[in-house]
Amino acid sequence: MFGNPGSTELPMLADFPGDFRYVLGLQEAVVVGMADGFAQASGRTTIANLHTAPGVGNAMGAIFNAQANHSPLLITAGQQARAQITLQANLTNRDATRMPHPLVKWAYEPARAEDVPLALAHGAHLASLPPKGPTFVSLPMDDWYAEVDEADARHAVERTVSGRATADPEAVRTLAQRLDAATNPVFVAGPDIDASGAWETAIALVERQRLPVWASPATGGNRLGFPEGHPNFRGVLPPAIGPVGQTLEGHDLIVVAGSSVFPYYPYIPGPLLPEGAKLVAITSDPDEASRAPMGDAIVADVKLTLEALLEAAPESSRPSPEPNQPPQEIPAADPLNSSTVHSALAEVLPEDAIVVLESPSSTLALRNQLRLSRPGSYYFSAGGGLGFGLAASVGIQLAQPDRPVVCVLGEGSAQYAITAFWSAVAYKTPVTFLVLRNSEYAILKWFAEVEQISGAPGLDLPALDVAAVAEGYGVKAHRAGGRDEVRGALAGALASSAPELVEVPVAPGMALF
Ligand SMILES: Cc1ncc(C[n+]2csc(CCOP(=O)(O)OP(=O)(O)O)c2C)c(N)n1
Repeated sequence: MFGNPGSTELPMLADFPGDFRYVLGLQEAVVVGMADGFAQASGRTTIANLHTAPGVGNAMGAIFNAQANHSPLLITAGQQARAQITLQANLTNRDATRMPHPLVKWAYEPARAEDVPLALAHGAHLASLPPKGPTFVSLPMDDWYAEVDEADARHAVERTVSGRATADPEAVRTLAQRLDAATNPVFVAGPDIDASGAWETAIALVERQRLPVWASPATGGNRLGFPEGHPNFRGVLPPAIGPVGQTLEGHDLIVVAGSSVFPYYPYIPGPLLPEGAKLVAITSDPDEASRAPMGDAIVADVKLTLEALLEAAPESSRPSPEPNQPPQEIPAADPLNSSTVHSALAEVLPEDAIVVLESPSSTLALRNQLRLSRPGSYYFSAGGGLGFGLAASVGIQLAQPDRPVVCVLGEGSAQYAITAFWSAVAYKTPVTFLVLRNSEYAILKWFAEVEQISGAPGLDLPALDVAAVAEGYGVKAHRAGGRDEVRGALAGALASSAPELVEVPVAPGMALF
């Protein structure tokens, strides 16, 4: 349970059970961000316990991210005592279940205190069923003193509910035939490949069918769907309508697995698909399947469906795609640019490392330089709300204590979850924080150019000293300038058993390679 307590939550926390661990976050956006990271990296439904109305309010951006990430969270919040809700005593969340809408799958306040165990079980099961996502239960603070029927409560909490659905066998057979009959098919790998455990199956399928692979657009990619160092890997699809269509030009069948079609942004119109191309998406989310603007869809567990497809698809006699090129070398400059920093990181990054990324202007450069190729090695906010990265990295490290975690942040992004530095120190999570300091909101300046906007205020961040702030929370911080210095500082932080931060001044602007 990740939480930030208030008086309305104290009765719930009394006699805290020994088989739960409570992880304190200093602000509710950080609580939900840490829980989101933990839930994704552990695969376990996780509780985020928030303070009544203002706490839920603080967490809304992070709840938005968690639903976009398909993160199984049971969010609970305290509520005024039942006797004082109607008169709206202080701290009453007067419309508790409406407040987190439409970001949760289900929001509920039990009708009776006796119903709390069943309501919590309902929320936990529903959060873990596809599409996974947050649910919300509001808990009046006096409910914790009520008597429940023990046998009823045990029935409510001892159930298991499983929800991995297999695909219609006919739909899979048809797709296997279409795939094999296509002249130039392509595979688009989305984040739910990793989340569903289909990593090896996806590799086997594209090798069997000799498919080139694109990653679904980075905007919605909270995880990787395919090893980026694999010879069949082509790159990351651009996020906008026109450019996606252009990039997939020449393909007659596009198979998308584990992604919405597509997480577009910004709006650059154009044909949705290249001339003559057909698309089939595999997703466990009925809403993703239904709202896609083109193509067919199969709604089922991504791993089970890819396994069935692998079995049904023959070994193809198509030539294998041209092997992918290694990352471009970026000449060192003073100050460094983000690509150079990422290439230095690539040299010291252990094979089993996990990268958590929130450095908007260098997302593509990092993906290209690092070519991460292990499952569960990359986390990003599919929702795009800043504050995920720093908080989630702490939750991810708690879920994966044996893997090194590197959290790459823009100095602007770090501010949205800055208090997570405290939790990193308090819970001894040895995250390596790499902060790129370009003294601006670089991505927004790039957007301004794309959108032909001039004269927008508020895009510069002079004198924002993240290293000094992190030190205030107890994180050991280093400032590094040249490429070798950056590499050395990162290697040192990676070897440390405490959280450490490396801040690097970088040139302004976007880094694409
Ligand atoms: C909660 C939230 N508020 C505002 C934004 C808009 N936004 C997107 S990127 C960005 C700038 C991030 O700056 P920084 O981390 O320094 O990265 P850079 O663009 O310089 O790479 C902002 C403010 C957002 N995505 N989420």
